Parts: sequence; C-alpha cells; structure tokens
Amino acid sequence: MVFRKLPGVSASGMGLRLSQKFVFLLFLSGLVTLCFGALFFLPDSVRLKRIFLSKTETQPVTVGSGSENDAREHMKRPKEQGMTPAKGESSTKLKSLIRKPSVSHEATEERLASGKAQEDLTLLRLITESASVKASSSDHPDTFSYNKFKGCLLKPPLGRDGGQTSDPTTNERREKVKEMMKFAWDNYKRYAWGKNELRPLTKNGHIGNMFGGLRGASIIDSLDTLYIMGLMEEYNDAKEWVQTSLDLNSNGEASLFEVNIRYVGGLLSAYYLTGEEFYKKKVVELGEKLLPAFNTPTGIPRGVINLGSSGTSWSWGWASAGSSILAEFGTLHLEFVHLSELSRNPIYTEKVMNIRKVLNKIEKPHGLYPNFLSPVSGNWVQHHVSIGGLGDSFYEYLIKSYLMSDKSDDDAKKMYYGALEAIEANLVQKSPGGLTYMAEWRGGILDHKMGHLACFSGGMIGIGADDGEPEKRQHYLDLAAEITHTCHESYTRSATKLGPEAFRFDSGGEATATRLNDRYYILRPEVIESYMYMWRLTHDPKYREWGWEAVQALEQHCRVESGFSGIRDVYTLTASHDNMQQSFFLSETLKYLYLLFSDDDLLSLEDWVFNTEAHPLPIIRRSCLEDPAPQDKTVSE
Ligand code: DMJ
Repeated sequence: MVFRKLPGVSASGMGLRLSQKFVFLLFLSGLVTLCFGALFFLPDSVRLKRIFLSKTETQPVTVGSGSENDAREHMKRPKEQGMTPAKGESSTKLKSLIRKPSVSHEATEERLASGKAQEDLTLLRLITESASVKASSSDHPDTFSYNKFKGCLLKPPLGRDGGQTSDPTTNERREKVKEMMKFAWDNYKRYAWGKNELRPLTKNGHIGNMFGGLRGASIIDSLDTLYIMGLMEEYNDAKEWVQTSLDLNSNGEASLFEVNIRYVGGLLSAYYLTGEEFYKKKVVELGEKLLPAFNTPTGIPRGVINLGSSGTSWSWGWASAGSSILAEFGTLHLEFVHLSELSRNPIYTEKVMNIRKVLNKIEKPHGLYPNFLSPVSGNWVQHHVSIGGLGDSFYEYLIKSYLMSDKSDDDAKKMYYGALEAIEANLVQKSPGGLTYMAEWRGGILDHKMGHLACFSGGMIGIGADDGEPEKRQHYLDLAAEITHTCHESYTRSATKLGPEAFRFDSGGEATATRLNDRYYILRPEVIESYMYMWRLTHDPKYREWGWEAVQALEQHCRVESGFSGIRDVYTLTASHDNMQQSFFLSETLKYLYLLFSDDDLLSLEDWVFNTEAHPLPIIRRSCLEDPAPQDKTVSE
C-alpha cells in the first residue's frame, strides 16, 4: 500500500485526510485517462477506434486521384473537408435514425448497454455538423437509381410512337431530317471516325484545339440525336466507340465551356436516355478533370484548362486582361448540378452556386451583366453586354436552371427575370421597318447589331414566358415571337435563305449583314432552335414552314458530296464552302429540326431541358426522387 499516515496530520475514514483523498482521486483519474488514451497508440488501435468512431472516419480515401491541387483535394471524401459525407454509411444511417424516432425504449437500452449508443451519438454529431449542405448530399441515397429516375418522369422520353405525328407531310419532313442526319453521320464515320469533326470537301477529319486532346466530339454530340431518331445501328457504333475508345487521359488544353457543353452534356444525356452505366462513369471521371479550373481567388473558373494531372488553368489570350467570359463560366450550371446528382458529390453544385454568389454580389450597370469578369478580383473588366456571343447562354442557363430544378431554384428565377427586365429596358429595339431586335451595349452606347447566336433568345424568352409575372406572360410570348420573326427575316433576306453570322439595323440595313466578314453561315442552330420552341409553345404552323425552308436551304447550299459544310457568303449563290461539318450541326441543328417535325411528347418539355448544345437533361423532381416508397410507375416507351 502506497498510502501511509503522515505525522501531524489528522486522519479520517481509511486513515487519510479529506484533502489527501482528493489528491489521491485526482491522481487515480489521471492515471486511468492516461492508460485509456495510450490504447489508441497501440498497433491494433483500429479495432478500438471502430467502437467509438463511425465507419466513414476509418475508411481510406477512395475517391479522387491524389492531392496535386486543391480541386482534387475536394474530390476526397467530403468528411475530410469538413463537409457532409456525400455518400457512405454515416449519412444513410443517420437518416434512418432521424426518420425513425419511434425506436423503442428497450432498443435504446440495448444499444446503450452494447456501447452502440456512442456510435449513434457520433453519427448524430456528424449530421448536425453537416446540416448546411444536408439538402445536397445526405438526403440522397448512396447511389443514383436509374429506375427511380425513370419512374419520376411524367412521359416516356421518346413519346408514344417515337414522336411520330399523324400528319403525313410532317412525317415526310421528319424522315428527310433523319436522312440528313444519317448522311452527315455516315460521312463522318467514313472519313473522320474518331476525329472531332468532318471536313467534307477534303474528306478527312479535323481535331482542332478546343477539346484539349479529347477526340470524337461528333460522336459524343450525336449519341442522343441518333438515339431519338431510332438510328440504332449508328447509335450502337457510337456507343461502342465511347466504351472502347473515348480516352479521357488527355493532357491538352481545353475550353472548359466547350468540353462541358459537348462532352459532359452529351454523356449525361446518353446516360439519362439509355441507363448505360459506363456513360455515368465516364462523365463523372471527366467532371473531376474540370474542377481545377475553379482554383481562382473568386472561384470563377478560367476559360482554358489542362485536362492532364497538372490541372492548370488560364484565361483566353484574347479575353480582356485575363478575364473570364460570362457565357463560359455562366454555362456550367445544368451539367454540374447533374454531375452532383449522379456522383452524389456536392462539389459540382457548390462550384456553380459560388459563381452565382459572386454574380449576385457585384454591382450590375443598369442591371446588365457585362461579358468579361476578372476571376481574381471578381469585378467586371469591360462594359460590353451582349445576348449573342460572349453572353448568350448565361441567360439561357438562368431560366433553364429554374426549370430544371422543377421550379424550385428561386434565385435563378429572380436573376433571370431581373436580367430580362434590364435587357428589355436597354437592349431591345424596334427597327424603322418594325423588326424587334436585341442590340449590343458598349458602356451605354448601342451597337445595332444582332448576332446569329442571339437568335436563341426567341426560344429562351418563350420557355420563360409562363413563369413571369402574370401580367407580363403574354408580353413575353409576343416578344419571343417577334425576335424569332426577325431572325427568320435574316434568313429570308439572303439569296441562300440561310442567315448570316451577324446582321445589322443601321447604315440602311435591316436584318442583313452589311460587313463582308459577317456573311458566313456555319450550320448554326439558333434560329431553328427558336422555331422549335415557338412551335411547341404556340403550335403556329408557320414555325414548321420556316423550319422546312431551312431544310431546303441546307440541302441546296450546304450539302456536298461527303457531308454538310458551312458557307462563306449567304448572299451569293456561287457556293463557297468552308469545309467543316460542325459537331453542333449533328447535336443541335438536326435535332431541333427533327423535334420540330415530331409530336411534343418526344423529349417532352415537361420532363426535359436542353443544354446549350441541345443535349436533353431531365428535370430534377426532388420530392419524387427522394420519396422512400418504391417507384412502381416506371414509364415504358
Ligand atoms: C453551340 O456550340 C452552342 O449552342 C453554344 O451555346 C453556342 N454556339 C454553338 C452553336 O452555334
């Protein structure tokens, strides 16, 4: 016994004074704590830790490719970053804890006795800590369920009869468009297979430098078009190429925007339409490679990214003072939200929500969004505003984000209608001949020019009309129709009946290109895109007629022996082809034409939004997707 009676000190009980007892107890409890803590340093401490910690905390990092840079660090399990676990047992378990509060008293006691209550508490702590991002991750089951997704669609994706109409003329036209697609595809396959685009005059492939060494842009862009047209042999060739030959381990410099809208968008659509798991795997793998572009002081991504392991990014050399471009960083939202949806990793959504936060914080001149923004300071670099090139799809993605969220993304809605109001107040003009157009704005001075790219805005304003203020709905629909009419005029006023790259409303011109270098047409879709939306919204037969005029003009002036080509001058009948079959001709121009001549239930707008490359992405019906009841209403084709 180490205790002994000290001389001159009064004793009590065991012969120790009260103060001595206190010192002894203090010593004892210190000793116990020390011994207990030391257990954690023993080699076999993992077993002990398992008693006290949730499994998630002890599992090794399995997601992501290393720690070369910040973005890839984010790809590790979110728990390590102090975020909600995006997937894994703890969130699922917690959900069950929370959703089943009626656990019996006996069961609770049993868990207490077995020490499991501690685990429960740890799990509860985790969910409390992560409450801020709970909605984007822990409410999700571990993996995306394709069947459940399909059960949440209101209509079969391909409609009742593949979208075939009961009108024979419309069907013939639809068949014609399908034949054009087959012709474009067959020639691509024959002369440019695996390259990015077909050069139809020289009968070879084009690689270009937009996709950072990625190949097969025309294949990825065609997957969904081939599929909805029922060109199954061709679709299967495309699918097989993606499975066996789409190599994502490229080390080149890519446009973040182009890779996102074409590759990410194309793969996402292919997955949602077919349920083939390899598309999902590929697209998430590709999504990871895009994340380093967001490593800037503001989180606004730069335009160019190295897809290799360095993940370095920079701004386009031609963009003002190292700025990022509105239409580029503003055209990621739809795809990135779906990347989070499929991967169960909230990082993608967080990245695009941050862009929105930055945009909401800065002051907008007259409520307008200029085209160039510094990713370093978060300030506008120039006051050039355009609904055409450099700005266009940013506006498109605001309204489509709202629609894709099943009308729950109120921020997007607010930003869209706010922007539209500013556009109407500052940019929308009426020509002396009565044509409504969108001018460009340069620091308060109007440039009375409208780009072909800006012609998408007829469709955009159309699809947003119904959710505007009640008293403005008809006005928006009228505005959409007027702009679509103006864009059609830009076609009818040319010799070829195809529209120029840009048309003007000054120097005596009305909806015509007055400058030589604006006269070209590169198989762009925007005018036809607006016809398609306006047809769906109004069923005015003129839109189908206008689409048919475009088909005839494409056949006459752009079809060559081995594919379709852009032309250098829409005002002359002496053909001068540019020798390029753009991949967006397959994904957008021909798809929108096909949809125009189909029933509305082919890729119904009740279920789908199209990304800016016309790849259909499903509306996310959160309440249905998260309904724990099994889906039994799987929609059949
Ligand atoms: C396409 O790649 C997309 O529509 C993009 O938003 C704008 N340009 C082309 C088509 O013109």
